[in-house]
Amino acid sequence: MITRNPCIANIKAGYLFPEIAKRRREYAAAHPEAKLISLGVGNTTEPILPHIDRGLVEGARQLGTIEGYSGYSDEGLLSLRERISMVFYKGEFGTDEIFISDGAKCDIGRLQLLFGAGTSVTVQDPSYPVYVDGSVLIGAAGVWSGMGYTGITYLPCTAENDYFPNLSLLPPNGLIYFCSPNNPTGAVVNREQLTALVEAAKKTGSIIIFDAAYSEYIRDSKLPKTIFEIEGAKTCAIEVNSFSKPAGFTGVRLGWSVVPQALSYAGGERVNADWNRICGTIFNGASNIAQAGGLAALEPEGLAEIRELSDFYLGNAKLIRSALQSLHISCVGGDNSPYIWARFPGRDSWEVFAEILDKCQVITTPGSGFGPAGQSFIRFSAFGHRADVEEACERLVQRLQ
Ligand code: PL4
Repeated sequence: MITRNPCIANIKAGYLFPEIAKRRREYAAAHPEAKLISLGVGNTTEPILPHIDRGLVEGARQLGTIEGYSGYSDEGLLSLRERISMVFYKGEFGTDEIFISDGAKCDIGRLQLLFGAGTSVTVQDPSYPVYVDGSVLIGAAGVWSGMGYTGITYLPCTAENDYFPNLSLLPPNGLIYFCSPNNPTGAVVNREQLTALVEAAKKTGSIIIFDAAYSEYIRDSKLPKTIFEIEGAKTCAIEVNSFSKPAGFTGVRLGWSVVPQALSYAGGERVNADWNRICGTIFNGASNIAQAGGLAALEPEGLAEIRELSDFYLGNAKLIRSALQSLHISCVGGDNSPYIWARFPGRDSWEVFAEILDKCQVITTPGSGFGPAGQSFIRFSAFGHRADVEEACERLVQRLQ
């Protein structure tokens, strides 16, 4: 009988978000009268705005015409790659350096194939679970020790270090996942910190996978929106990004990765050529309809809608943050990111999750699900209808006192 991939046996049961969904279902079944409100998973809730929506509709309509029909679009529309380069990178990247994807998460998983099982992986702790779980699945990380996986370097990001890790702890020749604006802490790296990260990656012979999925939530113009604002990053970084959170495409599925031609492995081979080969082999391109929507999103009217939508969720974040502050709960994030990271000293995250669910019927995300340093924290997501967020805040303020 064929045997199971041993890497799968290594992974902890239950990916974080389905686990939360399971607990939500169990609570709802036991309390059918409860009106649950989710400030848990970071899933967009608001309708796609009209200009971008028209792009999607028109993309679908074109498929029904002889002139407009298109089939496989493996490498992504040239026009979309050009526009991404212009809008986000001042035209600094060629179309052969921008790869259209079906979302950042999908590329985060596939990118692991570039480096393989023996890779030394470093993550910010806490971090989006896909970096760690994906590393376990590819065999780059070992077994769960109760406090993390063997083979992964966890760099704590806490209030004590202003949520920026100690870069002197980076192992040599590794893969570094870095996310800014950060999920879950909401912290945004500043220019000096990002320069230090790029320098450290070059010094240690490492490659950074920079996850900029929330870059359109940055409002402070001094903060870098892409790692490629930093000198030298083209020789040590890949960036993943997405239309999910700026344009409400969580269900539409569209993203991109930038893999510079200047990026190479220790042996001098070009990473870009390998990524092209991997994508050509195991990915058949993003939906043509999604790409038509993406093009519309990057027109001036679409960019104004991206601003409007992200402003809306940032408005929610402000409400959540002030509700927590009125309870004297210490929290960060929410000003340049859609997540608020709240501290409950000495408490177990899942226990606080259960208490908030029980007292307020509000779903959150337990910080420990993002890594050992997330223990005693709760992540509040600002993705929700305004009326629901207002009601959730009211319940938190009244029932958590
Ligand atoms: C739940 C740092 C959310 N089922 O939509 P994508 O694939 O372009 O982007 C996913 C993504 C990429 N990078 C970061 C992210 O935070 C996310 C989405 N994270 C969350 O609540 O943390 C949604 C999670 C979804 C999932 O597993 O990704």
